[in-house]
Amino acid sequence: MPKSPTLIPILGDQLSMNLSSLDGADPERSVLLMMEVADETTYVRHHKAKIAYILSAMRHHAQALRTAGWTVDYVTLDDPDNAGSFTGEIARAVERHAPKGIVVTQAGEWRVAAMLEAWETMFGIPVDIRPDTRFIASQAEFEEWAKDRKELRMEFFYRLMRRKTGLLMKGDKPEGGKWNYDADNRKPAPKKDRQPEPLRFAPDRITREVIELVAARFADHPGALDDFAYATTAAEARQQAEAFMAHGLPKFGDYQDAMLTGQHQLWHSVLSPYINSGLLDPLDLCRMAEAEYEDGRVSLNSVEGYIRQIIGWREYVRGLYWHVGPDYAERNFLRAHRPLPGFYWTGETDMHCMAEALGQTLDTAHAHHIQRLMVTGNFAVLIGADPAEVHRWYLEIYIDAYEWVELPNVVGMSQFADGGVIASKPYVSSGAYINRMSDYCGACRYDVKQRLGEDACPFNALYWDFLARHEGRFGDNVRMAMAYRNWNRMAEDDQKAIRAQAAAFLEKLT
Ligand code: FAD
Ligand code: DLZ
Ligand code: SF4
Repeated sequence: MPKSPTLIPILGDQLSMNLSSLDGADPERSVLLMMEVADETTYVRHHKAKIAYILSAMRHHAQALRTAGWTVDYVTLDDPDNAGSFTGEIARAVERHAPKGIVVTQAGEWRVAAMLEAWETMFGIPVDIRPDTRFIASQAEFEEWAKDRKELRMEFFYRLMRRKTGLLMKGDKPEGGKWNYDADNRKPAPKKDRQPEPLRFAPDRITREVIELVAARFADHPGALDDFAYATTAAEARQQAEAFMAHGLPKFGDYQDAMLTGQHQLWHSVLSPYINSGLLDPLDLCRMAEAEYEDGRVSLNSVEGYIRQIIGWREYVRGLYWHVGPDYAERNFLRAHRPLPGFYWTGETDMHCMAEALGQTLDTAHAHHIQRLMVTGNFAVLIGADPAEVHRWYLEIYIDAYEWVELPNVVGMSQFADGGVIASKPYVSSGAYINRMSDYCGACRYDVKQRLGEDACPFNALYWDFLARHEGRFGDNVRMAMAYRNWNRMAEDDQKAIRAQAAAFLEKLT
């Protein structure tokens, strides 16, 4: 080990070779510290596969760093002296290495950022906290954009990112003349097109050891481990990215909002776990997608749609997370206080759409966007579930969930608990939307066409009841005018019956 080195902690979502904390570092005079700690594995009850993925990817990354010539001090979860927290492990590392200073890339969330900020005073050595340059927009750029704006809509931030990166730009104009091709991307679930075969990565020795450790130590956490087939190295993640560009991207745009029974991946990339933990670089992926368009293999609506998700939505929610402050997690604009039903943790429900989205989530720790937004998220907001509880569920259950990305998506986009900072109206729908975009309703015990009676699809009465409950809040929202017109056109007796149907369903749920 080097004498009086610089200590460089690498956190579990910082598994990138191009990390800002490594910029200019001398491998002869640096010790990289990686820490598996109980606090991080239990601050929420993470899905077992999420913990297995992160620990395995960390162990593989430590190997890659060593091969690249770095000295890595790696603390495993079952080390008997493990202090159980980042700060506790830094304290032990300061004793072991007597470093002259600490250099660290900014943490991804308020909770951990506060720890990093305390280290300089606590340990009496300089701590250089560097910006996370893996994001395309710096926080200063986001703040500059947000300053003096009445509304912080993603679409305008996205255009700034297009100009900044030059992706799909012809000089100062967007490729094809339009910034956004979303109108072409709303095709319902296809009857014939089969999804590309998902890549599966057989667990190697390191992953098998981690799976054993997680099964033994986190038996009470939700989710299954039996079918773990995620990539755990940058090379494997790259393989998955290449497969997506060749087979998923061509139909990504068309079927972005589609859902099909038993088909988990459809034409999505399932690359979010790797991007968010650092194994893949977001801008590299956008350049790969752009090349598919430039070489004439993939249409503009698909490539623009994919790039928008990354340099638009992903960058926007990250900027917003730091912009709105730590108390965003407590927002509850709709005053919703119902506990989340137990079947979110078991998948046992007779609503087929929910059983599909939840079952897949519990099996794989992944679901695609429309399942998260228009099935599980829609149901939670319709029943008036407590947004803080919904936030905790999403944070624990998805393999790609870190607070900076999960919280704005859940509290803002999905639950409208921020009162409209992100979305201009709540993402709510009756069963009709789910029926249009999926094949779920055909296999359901409920009838999506009915509003009343034992067999009526629960989403229907819940949807109208939601509108009625919140008419004071949304009645004059122009984007909801049509829905309220339809509600107000109904006979009073019908309205009463629908609300009674919803009340009976909610009563049973409790
Ligand atoms: P694809 O459909 O292939 O999309 C491409 C990429 O775009 C994704 O890999 C992701 O990096 C990015 N992306 C797409 N939409 C978003 C978005 N809304 N916000 C940020 N990035 C986006 N994404 C997370 O990474 N972590 C989360 O914890 C998370 N929680 C969500 C909770 C809710 C309620 C909703 C509605 C969305 C959430 N998302 C989250 C966004 C999105 O659902 C996932 O990024 C996506 O499903 C990941 O699967 P994929 O890689 O196959 O995505
Ligand atoms: C999510 C997670 C888990 C489950 N375990 C660890 C861990 O043991 N060690 C680690 O460095 N990181 C872990 N992480 C990811 C961290 O929680 C993540 O780095 C922070 O959320 C960043 O703010
Ligand atoms: Fe879901 Fe209703 Fe369709 Fe059943 S009928 S799958 S509950 S939307």
